[in-house]
Amino acid sequence: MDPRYPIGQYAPQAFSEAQLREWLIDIAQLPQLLEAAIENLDAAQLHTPYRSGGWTLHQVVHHVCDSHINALCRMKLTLSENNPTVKAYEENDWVQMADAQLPVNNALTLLHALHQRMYVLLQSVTPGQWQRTYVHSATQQQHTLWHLLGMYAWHGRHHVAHITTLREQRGW
Ligand code: NI
Repeated sequence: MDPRYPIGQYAPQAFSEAQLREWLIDIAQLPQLLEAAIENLDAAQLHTPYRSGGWTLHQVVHHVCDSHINALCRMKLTLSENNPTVKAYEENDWVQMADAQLPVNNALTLLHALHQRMYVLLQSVTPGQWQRTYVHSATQQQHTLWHLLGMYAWHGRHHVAHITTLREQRGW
């Protein structure tokens, strides 16, 4: 198994009501799952890389926060503008910045509120709106809001699995 992808890479899915319910549950549950994943870890454990050469668990938590702040912006841009270009960001630089040195509880507190907003927003999306599109600034590829939802549902579980996989390996 590639340690970078403990649950595999994101696999886009066709629209269905069942898939929508599943992804919305992923969005709703991510803050609790992430919080449970780091429960009872001490500072030394939090500053352990999830894999050789990878981010520390502390950085993984702050990265999810950085990434999902961008996600909510991308969703709102896609819902309010015609095929907007959404901005890529330098994720490795962002996790080095001063705000990402704050305790992981800061990121988790933000994620609880952020995901509540995201969940309420996504629940309000009409069937036709899932086909609204955006363009990613780095790849110039066009994707739908449906693709974006699936991507971030996967992204949260992907990073939670980095933490839980390391804990299993170490017997933590
Ligand atoms: Ni990520």
